[in-house]
Amino acid sequence: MSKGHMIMLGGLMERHDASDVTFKGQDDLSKSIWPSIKRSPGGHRIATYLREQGYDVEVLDFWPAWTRLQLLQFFHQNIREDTLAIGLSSMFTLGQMGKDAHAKYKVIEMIQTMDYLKDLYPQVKFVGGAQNLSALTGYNLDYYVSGYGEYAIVELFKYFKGEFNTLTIQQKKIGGGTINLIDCQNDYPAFPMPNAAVKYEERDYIEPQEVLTLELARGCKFKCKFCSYPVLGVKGDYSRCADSLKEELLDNYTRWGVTNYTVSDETINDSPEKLAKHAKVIRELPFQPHLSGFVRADLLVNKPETWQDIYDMGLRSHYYGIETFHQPAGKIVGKGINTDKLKEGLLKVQDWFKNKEEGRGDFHCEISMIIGLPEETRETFLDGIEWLKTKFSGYSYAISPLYMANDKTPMMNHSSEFDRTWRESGIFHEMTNEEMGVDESELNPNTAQHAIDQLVKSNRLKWAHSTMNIWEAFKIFDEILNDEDLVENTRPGIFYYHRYLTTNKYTIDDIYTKQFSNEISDDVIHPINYNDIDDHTQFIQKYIFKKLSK
Ligand code: B12
Ligand code: SF4
Repeated sequence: MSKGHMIMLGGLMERHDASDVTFKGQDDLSKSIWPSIKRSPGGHRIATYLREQGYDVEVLDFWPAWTRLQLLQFFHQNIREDTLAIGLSSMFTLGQMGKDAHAKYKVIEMIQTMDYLKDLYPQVKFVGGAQNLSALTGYNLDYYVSGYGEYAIVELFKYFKGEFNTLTIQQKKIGGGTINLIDCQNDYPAFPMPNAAVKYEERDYIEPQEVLTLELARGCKFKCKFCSYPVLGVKGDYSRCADSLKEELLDNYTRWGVTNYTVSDETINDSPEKLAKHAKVIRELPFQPHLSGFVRADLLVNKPETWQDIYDMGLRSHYYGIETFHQPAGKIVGKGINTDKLKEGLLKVQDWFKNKEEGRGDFHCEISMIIGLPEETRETFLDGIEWLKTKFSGYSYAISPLYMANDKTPMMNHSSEFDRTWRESGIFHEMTNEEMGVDESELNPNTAQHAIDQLVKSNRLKWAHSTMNIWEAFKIFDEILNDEDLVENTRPGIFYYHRYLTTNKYTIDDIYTKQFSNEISDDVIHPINYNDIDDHTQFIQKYIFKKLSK
């Protein structure tokens, strides 16, 4: 007998927009609805934790792709007398569903479906959870849980059941109304979380080719000034217990055949001891997992002794937040490694990981750069891009102008040090479009819209400092988006493997060995296109069918 029942809806795990550098021949997918084919990491994690506490929780993935009728059928079949709550797990805002009228209609339908379900089941509480409230405030829910939510949800459930609890509910004014907010970051911090395992169930219908999410640690020991992740500057060991990691990987392999993972850690290689601990248990597994995630390039370059552990863990797809190849700019934000050493080190890392003779060979990375850190000029930034194009090409690149939030629309639960302190920093000031001389005709007509949307419609602060302003940054970005040497020579972003693997179109070996191209050939990967979105939809429909016929 369970202590109570919950249905957890998961969805909106990614978005598609023009902010990444994409392959030149990639379809502009902005005219498709974008529900995401990725399982909900937060939804499954909360479900796992609640089950450990004695509750029965069923996760319903990809919920934006379900029609209202399908959802009603599912609820009709599964709501029970002891159902305490409907959970809603989200990562991005409703605006990320897509840009055209179709997507906007879908969003209205989702909000209305939620309202409809609330009317239909007034005895059940509707609870949303996300890192950032902005992913939830579009819906009319009973409770909003922000931040890592394991401890808070248990208190909330005790409250629902009239049991003794320590629940702290804040009344927060948002837009025109007031919401019931449970602020985990401050009131129920759930980090570290030594056993952050996720246990999937038969009723999740996991398939072997899926890319699941794995947590190896929570929190980051650094404090880069542009970073808005809420758990920064942590001291001590915030890492996952190795035994629970081994059990999770083994379980997912033996039960569902899964070997590929996204790691959600902010910096996987922050401690050599953590790497050694995880590598040790992963070496004992009867299979080789493949992991993708954030790796700090400066630490990697400075600690070659960690490379073997990293390779053995299967961490062969790295996202490097390089941000700049101009050392004075890097120093200001907290990434001040000597950039010549960094470049030389990256080349050594690449050679070491790709070395087949020594039994290795798998390697892919994504390089992230920020245009416009203080001290960066157009020339210094483009110098760095030139190095990538000539010496480190053929990977994936995420390049975007420095984002800073505008005071008028503050971040809903966390903001970066730059966001908080730019006024008194003496580094930044604000400019108007007129002062910056914003003129759309200076941009490439094929790509101009993104910059204009971001400058005119978004909540970005229009920052300026002594060496660049945001308009100059967008002009550089626009040039890069049209730079054939870069955009003709890329591969899938390391956090997007699910788009290519989940429908069995490609394998992880393809990801390591093939480049993007639109040629008809087995030797290439076709960048995601409208047909893939149809295939994703079919995958999800099969899942829905199984959920409804169980
Ligand atoms: C992986 C990741 C991505 C991937 C997502 C796809 C993928 N492959 O998984 C990629 C790389 C695509 C991505 C992109 C971006 N991301 Co991102 N990403 C993450 C990251 C690192 C991990 C997410 C994750 O899996 N976490 C693990 C799970 C277990 O945590 P969780 O989902 O938060 O769940 C917990 C709580 O939220 C809560 N919870 C969740 N659901 C529920 C439900 C209920 C009922 C309850 C009670 C609680 C609850 O409890 C859970 C367990 O503690 C997070 C940061 C982080 N470490 O969480 C940022 C994060 C989600 N990203 C963020 C941002 C801003 C972005 C970008 C917009 C950045 C940018 N400016 O470009 C882009 C989007 C670009 C694009 N085109 O898609 C922000 C989101 C803030 C927001 N809501 O707006 C985050 C939180 C980082 C931050 N700055 O704080 N991201
Ligand atoms: S940018 Fe990365 S390394 Fe820097 S504080 Fe944020 S999570 Fe940590």
